[in-house]
Amino acid sequence: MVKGYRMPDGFLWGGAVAAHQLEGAWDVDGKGVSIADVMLAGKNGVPREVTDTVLPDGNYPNHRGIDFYHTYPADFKLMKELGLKAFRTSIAWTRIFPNGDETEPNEAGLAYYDALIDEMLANGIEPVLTLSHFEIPYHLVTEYGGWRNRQLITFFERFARVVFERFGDRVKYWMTFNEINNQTSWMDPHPMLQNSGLKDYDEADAEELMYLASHHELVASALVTKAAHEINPNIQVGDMIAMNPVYPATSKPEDIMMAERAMQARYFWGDVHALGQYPNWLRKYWEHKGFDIDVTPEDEAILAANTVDYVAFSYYMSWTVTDTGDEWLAYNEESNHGDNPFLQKSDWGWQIDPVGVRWAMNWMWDRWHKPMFIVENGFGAYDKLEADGSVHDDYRIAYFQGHIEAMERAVVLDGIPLIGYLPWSGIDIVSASTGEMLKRYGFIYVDLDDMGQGSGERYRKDSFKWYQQVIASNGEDL
Ligand code: BGP
Repeated sequence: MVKGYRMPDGFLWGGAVAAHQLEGAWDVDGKGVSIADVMLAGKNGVPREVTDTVLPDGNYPNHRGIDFYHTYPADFKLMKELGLKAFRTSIAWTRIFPNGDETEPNEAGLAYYDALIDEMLANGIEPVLTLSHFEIPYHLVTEYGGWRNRQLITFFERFARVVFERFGDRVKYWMTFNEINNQTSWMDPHPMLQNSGLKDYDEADAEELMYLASHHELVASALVTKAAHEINPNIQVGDMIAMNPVYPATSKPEDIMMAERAMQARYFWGDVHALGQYPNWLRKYWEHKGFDIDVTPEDEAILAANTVDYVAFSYYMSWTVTDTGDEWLAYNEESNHGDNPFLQKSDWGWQIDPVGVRWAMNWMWDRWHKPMFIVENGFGAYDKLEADGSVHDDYRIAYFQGHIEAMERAVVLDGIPLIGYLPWSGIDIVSASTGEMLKRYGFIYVDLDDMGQGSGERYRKDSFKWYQQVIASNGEDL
């Protein structure tokens, strides 16, 4: 056991998931087709592919998830036993507005989340909700071209208003777009599709489109923040950033400059959300590239007047970069990343860096001065279910010990306000990047494989007991 620091009273220890990765029931109760329903599952490290058609039910993992749509009462009982104080999930937009552009919501979808929220509360678990977690109605992709189209702002705001009005009395913490910044690798269609619904574009236009779609999302995020505060002043709205510290590969000044630009380039979404304006370097860069991003004076006023209440972030790994010699310091995740010789990697090549949590929290606090909320952190691994129903995941415990320790230092030694810690994913679910079920993150094991074979039974892993004690000691016994 590791000795940690006690967190402040009321600290929200929890878990986090996303609708399309666990609910299943992809076409019931009037739900429409979302982006997640047209993405082919990658198997065993094969990247996910995008298709043009809804995939047949078969073994497609997202269509089934872990059947949480039906099993949530029993699952929340287990989470109560685990001691969770909060639980983050997302609302599938397509359950509320199946095509995204309707004017009237689907009552069956609203009723489902009503029941889900009440069940959490009945178990003493505070719901935390994301509005758009890597999915939008597929209709908005095919008919409107995704977030490149300004009309999506109206549709998104309508969706947000409906759910704030319906659930805002019971849900305090909300986030607009999951990992809004995870589209910097614009050469790969996968993150751009997940985040912004962009497909069918010329590779030459990809970077400009990414900035354009992001701008529309940023304006939508600000308008939604405004709407939330009007509807219920108790609601707190956060942005949600994928935080990957980017370090210079060496102490060579050019590498340090490149790492600085990489941080600026990956986190300007956070600048706009928290500071209400675009950074100068980015305006210059757009000008240099000839990008026409359509930032109107009205947009600027909306962004400036409606900054977020807190900064939510995910943290899994850090990266290192080397200078490319480009005088504009153009940053591309694919071209200038390297290995960090001081860090180990997961089976999926993610560099394990607990200290980076404290570094990142300090970096964000100094820049944005907003309370923070860790809404994802965890270790994807192959787990083995033993004949007696146990799962010995000491590697996961070790990962959490290091990361929680670093987080506690940031809170206790550095004085950074932190609302809570919601590890990914509480219970095993389908992986977002690969579509695998076998890339597991939970404290609760779910007996299903990549082909959807298995009993679906839930089992407590060793990390379940361990996290129980972390929560019970409010972070002291790690
Ligand atoms: C984040 C996403 C999650 C998620 C997690 C783990 O990027 O917000 O949806 O799944 O990463 O990633 P993966 O499932 O790809 O291992």
